Amino acid sequence: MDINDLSIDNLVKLYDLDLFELGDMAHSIREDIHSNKVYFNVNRHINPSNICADICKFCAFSSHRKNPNPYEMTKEEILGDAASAYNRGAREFHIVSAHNPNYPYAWYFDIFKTLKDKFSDIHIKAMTAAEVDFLHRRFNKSYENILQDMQDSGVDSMPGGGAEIFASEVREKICKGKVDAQNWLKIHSIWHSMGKKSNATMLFGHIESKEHRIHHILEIRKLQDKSDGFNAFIPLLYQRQNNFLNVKKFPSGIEILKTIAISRILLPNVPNIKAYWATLGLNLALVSQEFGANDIDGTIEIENIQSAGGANSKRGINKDELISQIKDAGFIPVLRDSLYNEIESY
Ligand code: V47
Repeated sequence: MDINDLSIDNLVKLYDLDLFELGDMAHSIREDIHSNKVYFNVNRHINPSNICADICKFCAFSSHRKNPNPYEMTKEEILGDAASAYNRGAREFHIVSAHNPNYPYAWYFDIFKTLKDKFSDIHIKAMTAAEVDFLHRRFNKSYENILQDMQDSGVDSMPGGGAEIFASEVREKICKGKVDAQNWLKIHSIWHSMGKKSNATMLFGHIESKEHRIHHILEIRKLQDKSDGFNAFIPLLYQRQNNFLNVKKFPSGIEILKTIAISRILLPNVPNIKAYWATLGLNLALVSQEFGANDIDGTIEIENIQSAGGANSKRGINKDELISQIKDAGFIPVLRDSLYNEIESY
């Protein structure tokens, strides 16, 4: 088949190829760019609150009937967690929150600024495009204004969350009312035009079709052609517990690996494909490194979103354990910073 024919009808046929044929194609692209390195970082996830004004059916993290434990961290708690993670070596804080209607606008920027003042060499990856859109709706501020406030208060890059699946017929069913595809892409495009980097995710393995996935990947590719600001693409495998999405059929391991490989093949302009171990499990995330992925995310320390949905990631993973697992899988573990500069290989 001709992978230069970018029609969805054509590209969806990639799923019909033999897994190993697809894997070979993806692996050779990955080897050309990254040889046999697997990137990871030492990071700390901080989720200040799970109280959410939006209702995404796939989400088990927000405080709703299936998870009735609403919380709001105080600034002191956030600083305390950040300080202990920093002292253990974390150099990235990945801060995302539910869309909490109780926080004043300045709350977010005060936290970022305080963290940046206290830990000058920390990289703050914060605020999904869905959160930016929430602030826009809640406080009637323009995207430009909010993104500028993020930059001014010390946010270095944006995480890829909130993208889910771009097709409106799927969004309608899984996350009605949240940022739409056009605005998700617009927010990242403005951020990129400010000279900043971000990631892009795709939540797959629920009610979406293979065509929806291809469409989603192509939308990322189109924006990347224009803005060149995406560092990594992250296919997030849907976790099925404690939520309101009624999913009957889940993808097999083969289909998951094909989705990773297809992401690598169809995104020649995005440098990194992250097999996020929290959703895939460490073993499949390691196998994914032979199917196009070159990154596994980091130590995380505390993981609230995917573990609420059933993933075995609540306590993160120890750095030495991650290094030895990557080595055992036959790759070179490379500690990176948040912008993919290499710090140390093992
Ligand atoms: O957007 C919510 C997803 C995302 C479930 O940029 C679920 O480096 C699976 O975006 N099953 C937030 N996924 C997490 C995220 C992320 C994670 C790691 C690294 C980066 C990065 C970004 O979590 C949400 C949503 O798509 N999510 N519920 C669930 N049941």
